[in-house]
Amino acid sequence: MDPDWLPFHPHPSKPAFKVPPGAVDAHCHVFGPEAQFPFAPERKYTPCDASKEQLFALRDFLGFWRNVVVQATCHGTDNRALVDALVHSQDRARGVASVSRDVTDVELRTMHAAGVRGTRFNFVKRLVDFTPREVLAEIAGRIAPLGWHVVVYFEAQDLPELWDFFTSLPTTVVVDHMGRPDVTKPVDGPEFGLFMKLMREHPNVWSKVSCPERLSKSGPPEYDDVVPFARRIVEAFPERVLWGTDWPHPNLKGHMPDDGKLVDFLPKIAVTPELQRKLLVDNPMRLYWPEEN
Ligand code: 0GY
Repeated sequence: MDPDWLPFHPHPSKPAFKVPPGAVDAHCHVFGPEAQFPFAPERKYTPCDASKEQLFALRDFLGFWRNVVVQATCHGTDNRALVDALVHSQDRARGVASVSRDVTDVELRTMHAAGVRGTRFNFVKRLVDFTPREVLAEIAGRIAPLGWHVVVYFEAQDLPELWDFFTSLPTTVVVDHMGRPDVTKPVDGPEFGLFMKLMREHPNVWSKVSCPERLSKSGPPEYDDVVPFARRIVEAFPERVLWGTDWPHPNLKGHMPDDGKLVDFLPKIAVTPELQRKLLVDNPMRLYWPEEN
């Protein structure tokens, strides 16, 4: 583990907010354990271990029923730890993998059988090396027939340059953490306005309204400066929003959130029981467990 790595909170508080029955934590990760699932040689960070057992214990403690486990960059395109978590979840976890253009159809079908329903394209420069757009487009074309979607992670200042690529994708496109807005800028300003326009003009684009702890400058436990941004998206696009803890919170510097307090952030951004049910149950179920609808 990196010397300055902050491990996840050892004793999160019990949230005051009770999530609706069947709620899905739609963005979380597993790291290793390294002895069983070594980290990728090309990784940009070395985290602490964060096992599937610890993830499922947190799920139960916070009151969630299901998880969507997202491949973290420290595992590169080796999805074994992710798949291992899915197959041991008793159908209570789905996954988003990272694949290279070399992935075979058999590997894709095997991952699908384990519960993978998407692939992640990461554009955050501190996390990954550059992959040419045509390679990503080729991968998107391969996974689309499986009914998978593409999850994209990028920073707000890069959206203009990524716009044409995102809007050319043939699948549902799920944006991590609202496209990482700079929350010191106005919610009505041009930068966040461009993200709202992306969602308004492209009904296949969804957003995770997650990670106040990553975006906030005002800080814990309220993360009040993030509320107007997340609330704006939830109220404008209630059918296309997802939320997740982001446990075990890779690369946080400064503070490690109390996951219970993150759950208590939810009623500030989804202010009615109906919006809460869409955000935490209906939307993730439609995307990840459509057979149960
Ligand atoms: C996140 C955020 C980060 C890291 C990763 O895959 C990853 O390594 O996603 C980050 O450092 O901002 O979504 O967990």
